[in-house]
Amino acid sequence: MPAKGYNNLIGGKWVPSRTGKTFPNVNPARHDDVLGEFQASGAADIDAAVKAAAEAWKTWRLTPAPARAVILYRTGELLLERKEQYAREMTREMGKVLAETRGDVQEAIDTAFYMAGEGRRLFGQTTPSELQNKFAMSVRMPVGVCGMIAPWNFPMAIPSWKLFPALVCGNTCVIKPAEDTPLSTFNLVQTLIDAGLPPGVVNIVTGFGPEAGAPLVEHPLVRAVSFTGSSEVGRIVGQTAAAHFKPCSLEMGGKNAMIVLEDANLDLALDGALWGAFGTTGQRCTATSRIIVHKDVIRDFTEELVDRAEALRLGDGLDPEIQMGPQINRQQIETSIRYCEIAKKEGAKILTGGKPLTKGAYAKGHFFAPTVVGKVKPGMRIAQEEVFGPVVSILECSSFDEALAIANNIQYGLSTAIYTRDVNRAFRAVRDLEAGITYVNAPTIGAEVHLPFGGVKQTGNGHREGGTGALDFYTTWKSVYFDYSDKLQRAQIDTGE
Ligand code: UN1
Repeated sequence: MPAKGYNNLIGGKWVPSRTGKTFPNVNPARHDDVLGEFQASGAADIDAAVKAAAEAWKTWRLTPAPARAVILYRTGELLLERKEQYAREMTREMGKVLAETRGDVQEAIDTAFYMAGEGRRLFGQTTPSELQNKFAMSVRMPVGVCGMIAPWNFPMAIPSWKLFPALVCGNTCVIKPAEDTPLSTFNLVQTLIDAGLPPGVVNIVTGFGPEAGAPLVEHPLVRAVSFTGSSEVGRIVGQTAAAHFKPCSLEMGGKNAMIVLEDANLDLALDGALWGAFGTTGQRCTATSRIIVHKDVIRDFTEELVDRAEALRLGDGLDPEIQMGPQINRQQIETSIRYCEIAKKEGAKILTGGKPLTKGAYAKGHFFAPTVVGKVKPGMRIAQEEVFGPVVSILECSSFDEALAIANNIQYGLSTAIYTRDVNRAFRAVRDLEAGITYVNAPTIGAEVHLPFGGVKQTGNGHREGGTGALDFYTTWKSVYFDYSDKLQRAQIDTGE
């Protein structure tokens, strides 16, 4: 049976790409399972989608925010009903296990309800004027057409972080999902449409970065750009947006550290390390990839982590017995292989894993063994560069201060964790770890949608998704002055007496 064909969504119509080309969406756990053929779009498709979004903006920006929010609320309710179906389709297109894809859909549901609530807030400010008979306030205004480029590791949650705040704030959108996972974005947007979203308010154009992503960032009618993905691509997106003076939110790499001090509950730290490093097959920007362990406990910790990593059951995430799915594609497998080679050459030791699994049922997918690397020194590339796979490094420290120094000796700054029972050291870690997120006695993954999400240093460019941070990106402040004195009053010159 030929795979189902999916078109772009432009101005409320499902239309094929003008390039005439398509690409397949393949299950990374089973290559004979093709979920569909999607459009390999180009600049002309982007242009049509952006123009449709600009047209739709004329009325959407005037739709009252509480009415926009009703659509989000209904979207949340429909997603709840469809959660199981969407989770199963997501496991097939992305590979992570069902419990996690249910969580991914849940994250979109949470974002829908949270942002629906914003429809009746979107607070501005009032403040006294320095002059008599004058009123001053600031209000949030929509930005206009927003261009969004989403990654494959959270194929529904991350598009929802971008779309839902943008929509409640009164923007219209063109989204390019990751080429590995377009179906989950289709499911999300179909739900918005079923909830009553008018045509053209959200448009989907599928395709690859250079052909479809680049023209979206460059398009003169796109007023703001939101990107989640690699630092390498983010640099190009940021530079392009800067050349057009466009606000641009970049959420990129991480090399997230977990500190395990000698007084930690070791069993809890091990649970956290296993989940943080191998949950989502290590393919989260928040994944635990450096574990900095105090010398007094490093032996026990490492032995136990290796045992637990070896006991993980790998396979097709649709099977409820499976604990870890495949990597997303061949290229990511090659990255994992390359970094294990680099680690060995640098003098580190692969304690378990370090290679792809290619035999039997694994032959049909992109599987890589859960990998623990020991004898890692802070300056090694394996300790500095993002792998984005199931590969975790263990580094030794002899004091709390040294642990902090190792954790901060990195170009990234997304998530961090510390395991200790000492409240003083926990608070110091919260203050001193250079990261957008710090967990105490919990792993580096698992951010909740109503708190700001993002990082410092080269993880991002200062913007935040989630929480009120998202509203700051998808609105622009307008300051409004009402003078009811019936005379010219000059600010800074007339005293207002
Ligand atoms: C990501 O990996 O890009 O905090 C997002 C977490 C998830 C989101 C991860 N809620 O791990």
